[in-house]
Amino acid sequence: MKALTTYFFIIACLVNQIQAQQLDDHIRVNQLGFYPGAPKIAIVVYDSVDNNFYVVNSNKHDTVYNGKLSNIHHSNNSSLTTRIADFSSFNKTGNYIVVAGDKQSYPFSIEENVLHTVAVASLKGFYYQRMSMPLEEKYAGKWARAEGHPDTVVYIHSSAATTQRPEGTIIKSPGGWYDAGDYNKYVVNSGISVATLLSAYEDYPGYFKTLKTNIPESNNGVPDILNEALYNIRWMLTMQDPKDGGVYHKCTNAKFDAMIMPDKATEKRYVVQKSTAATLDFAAVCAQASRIFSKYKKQFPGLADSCLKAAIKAHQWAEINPRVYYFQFKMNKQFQPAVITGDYGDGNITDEFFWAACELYATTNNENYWRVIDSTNQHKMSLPSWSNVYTLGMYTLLRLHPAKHLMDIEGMSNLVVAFADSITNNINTSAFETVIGGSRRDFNWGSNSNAANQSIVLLNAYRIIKSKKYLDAALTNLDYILGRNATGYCFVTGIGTKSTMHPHHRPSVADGINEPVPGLMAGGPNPGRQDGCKYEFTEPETAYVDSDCAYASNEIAINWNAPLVYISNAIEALQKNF
Ligand code: 9MR
Ligand code: 9MR
Repeated sequence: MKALTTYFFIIACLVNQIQAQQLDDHIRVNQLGFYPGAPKIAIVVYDSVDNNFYVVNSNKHDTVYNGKLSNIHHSNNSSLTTRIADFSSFNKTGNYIVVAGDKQSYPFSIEENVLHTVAVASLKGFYYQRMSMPLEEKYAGKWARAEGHPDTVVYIHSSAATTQRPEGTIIKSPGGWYDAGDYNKYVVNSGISVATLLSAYEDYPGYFKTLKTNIPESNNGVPDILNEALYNIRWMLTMQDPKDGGVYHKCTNAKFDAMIMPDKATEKRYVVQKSTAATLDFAAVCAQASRIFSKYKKQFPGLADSCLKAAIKAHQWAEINPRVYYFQFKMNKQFQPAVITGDYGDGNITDEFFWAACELYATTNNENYWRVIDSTNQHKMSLPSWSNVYTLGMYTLLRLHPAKHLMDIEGMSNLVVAFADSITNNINTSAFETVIGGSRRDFNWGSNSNAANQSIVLLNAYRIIKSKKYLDAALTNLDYILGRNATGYCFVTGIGTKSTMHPHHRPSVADGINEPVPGLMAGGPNPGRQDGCKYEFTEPETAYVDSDCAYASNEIAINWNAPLVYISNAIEALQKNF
């Protein structure tokens, strides 16, 4: 009898569990939560026969709010239909779920500083990407690991050979972050990643002086976001050829490593051909770093000066070599060994010229750089990405607000605001009421970074016109990243109830720990599915699979985490009135 009771008990538990899984997935919500004064929306993605929804206290199970579901919306980006549960007017702090029919959402909270968790975690994510040093338990917790890739023996690849540094010359190129789920480091992608962190600091310096992420440098009197950025900048500085100022495109293996831990990955390392894009991105970052670290001369004597010298020299190289593209396919026809790691090749580098000139101008006030700005000004606005850095230059000029060029600055402000207005309108046409999803083109490789970069545009618009509508719009994409989306996943590891568990990230795959390395954002839905893995859903906004096979939708990358750092921290800063 006892055995039978246990049997039924187990069955009952199983049924409960299965139901719980089914129940939980049909109502999509930011799995972290909401600020009391912010808009609050959950999305019902099944045909509820009931027109009502309830917000229920997750501990006491008492209903604290009830409302009516919207009419059915048909998504433009998949065959899904949705109904909106808007409980924005409910603002009592606490922990809740949303219930509609027999379905319920994952829990979330309403509280002040609700984004603090993701703000800290996303920045700490960069620490976990550090190479050439062991991650100690006191900082890394259970993800502590041995040092990988000292990069003290790096070979000049045949494509990079010069008289002073012939093929096979050994140089040192230690430090920096792993680019993504792979173990290589790429100057182009480091460029936008570091710049986004440095810009977050420049836009909210007071806030970042208070933000600690428990990294080895945390008590050195320098904001942790700058300490973290500097870890990669010091590596970038090693990528410049001291002779001519040109910058190697990447420091890499010839082939991608197996899915093994960093310290086990000991393939030969190379620096490859210099490129104009890498050199200009380097110049931009070094110029920006120079003006920031000039305020930290006591902690880092000489750093600001070295950065500026490096930036100027790089820029000079680019002016003499304006069209040295990195096209790996072509390079491999000419040089051995063939290099088949990430390409980051870019055939249009007018935007890189613009950005580098903006940063150099902002740091030096030298009008010669303004002439370059003038000649490369596109007078249009576009979403930043690793291959399109034009807008990064605009952000810097808007922050600088040079009195000599107010007409141009006004033009740029107008462009940012017009772009922000147009993407804000997406909310009305999106079945998830988010800014992302206004176009199917939003869903490409690294689509979640599009969401984050759109929010950065909106936050810049907010800096120009203090209208809350831009803040609210920026929050819609955070809600998206944290769970209010067509996949039902919170895309940031370690956050929320149903989050990415199996990113294409070598340490997370190989470390034998169940939970992935925390604070890393998956690339997100990508109908291109270039990885050839098995996907259950393939439409633009659903083409995501939480499998470590799926590098086209489930890898993590520094250029995707950086805008997440920017938006979560900027919004926290604004809530705290910084
Ligand atoms: O692991 C690599 C990942 O970082 C890259 O984004 C991706 C695309 O370049 O390639 C991954 O490596 C795969 C390679 O391209 C093909 N063979 C399997 C590799 C690991 O899954
Ligand atoms: O983010 C990059 C994406 O825009 C490209 O389409 C893709 C293929 O070239 O490569 C992505 O970058 C990967 C890089 O090449 C290697 N490291 C992992 C990066 C993220 O997947």
